[in-house]
Amino acid sequence: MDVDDERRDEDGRVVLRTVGEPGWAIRGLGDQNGDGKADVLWRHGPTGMLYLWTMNGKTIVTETYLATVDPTYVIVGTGDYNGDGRSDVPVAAPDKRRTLGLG
Ligand SMILES: [Ca+2]
Ligand SMILES: [Ca+2]
Repeated sequence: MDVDDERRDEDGRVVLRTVGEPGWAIRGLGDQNGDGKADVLWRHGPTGMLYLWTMNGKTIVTETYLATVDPTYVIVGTGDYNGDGRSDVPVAAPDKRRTLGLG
């Protein structure tokens, strides 16, 4: 991820980072690592790459590449579907007949 450090925008809102490359979008804010704190799941639309920022409040603790999923697949929602305390990332094929689970 090509990012630049920032602190606040022109309206005074906290800016964690500015992502310099187009195509990245936030696709989930669940607790991916089970520490009880919300994390930021990013997806790069053109490539399908998934990237995770684990967070401690407003601080980015780690930045990790997770996987690359066919960009035609859609993230259908995040949540802890298997009860292990970590948010899951189900993705569905365009025809909705197949779903992959990324834990
Ligand atoms: Ca977390
Ligand atoms: Ca889970």
